[in-house]
Amino acid sequence: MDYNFPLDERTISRAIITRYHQDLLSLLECDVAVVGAGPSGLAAAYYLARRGLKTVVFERRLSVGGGMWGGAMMFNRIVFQDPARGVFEEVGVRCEEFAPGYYTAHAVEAVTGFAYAACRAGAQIMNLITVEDVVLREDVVAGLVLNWTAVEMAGLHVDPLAVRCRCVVDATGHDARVVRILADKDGVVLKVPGGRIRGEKSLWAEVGERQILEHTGEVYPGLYVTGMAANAVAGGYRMGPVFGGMVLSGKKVAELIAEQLAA
Ligand code: 48F
Repeated sequence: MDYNFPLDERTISRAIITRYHQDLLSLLECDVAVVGAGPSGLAAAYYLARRGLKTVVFERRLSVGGGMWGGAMMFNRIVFQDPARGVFEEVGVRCEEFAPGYYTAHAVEAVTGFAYAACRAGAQIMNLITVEDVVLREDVVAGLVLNWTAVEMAGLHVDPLAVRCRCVVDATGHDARVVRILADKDGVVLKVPGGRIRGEKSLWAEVGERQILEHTGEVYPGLYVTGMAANAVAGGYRMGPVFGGMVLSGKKVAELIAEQLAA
């Protein structure tokens, strides 16, 4: 094999810098910005992009996948139940039946399957970026305030940048980070009973999984919750290491947003 290609380091650098900035510039205005690339965020991004909505996912870590990589207690197999099997199969993740209605997948295959499907559907995944605030316009969430995660970790005093979008999805898991940031602002009342973040309850898989779908939706004009963030905001039970509700919640939030944006 002739591997004698005249490589120029400057072209390599120019390619990386140019392509990244072209993408970043194109994301200054999106239909939907998803915060967090765990199972619910990746599933949401896949279904949103499949519907032709311009979708970006901001993920603070280097790796996407959130809590999926480690399965439970570092046994990297994930479990999901029958109603979610179709979603896993749709993105190409192999499902193995363990007991009637219970399926398992390799955690690495699940993460990569959902991430690949979201990218191929047209979603942009921007890792290493932390969402540190929201943009509010007349009591509607209309964008996000971003900074490099490295800036946050180093505690550097560097101002962030802002992007605009038609709506935001909080898929940040147990922390419900975006809703928390919003709820801290003066006068904000969330569209959940009591108008404020209720915090998640203890572990009850069956009820938690059911609630996650009930609680998926809009919690403030322009701001939706999916995945564990939905139960953390509405006071639902946590479900432990079962992932069916996460991906179904991502699918549901995409459907709700598509309806809303089409209206
Ligand atoms: O935690 P995570 O996997 O959320 P999820 O989609 O799934 C929950 C399950 O993993 C598990 C469970 C299953 O039964 O309960 O916990 O609800 O993914 C959340 C992602 O959001 C990122 C974080 O790094 C993770 O990858 N994230 C959190 N805060 C920010 C953020 C932020 N401020 N900006 C950007 N990304």
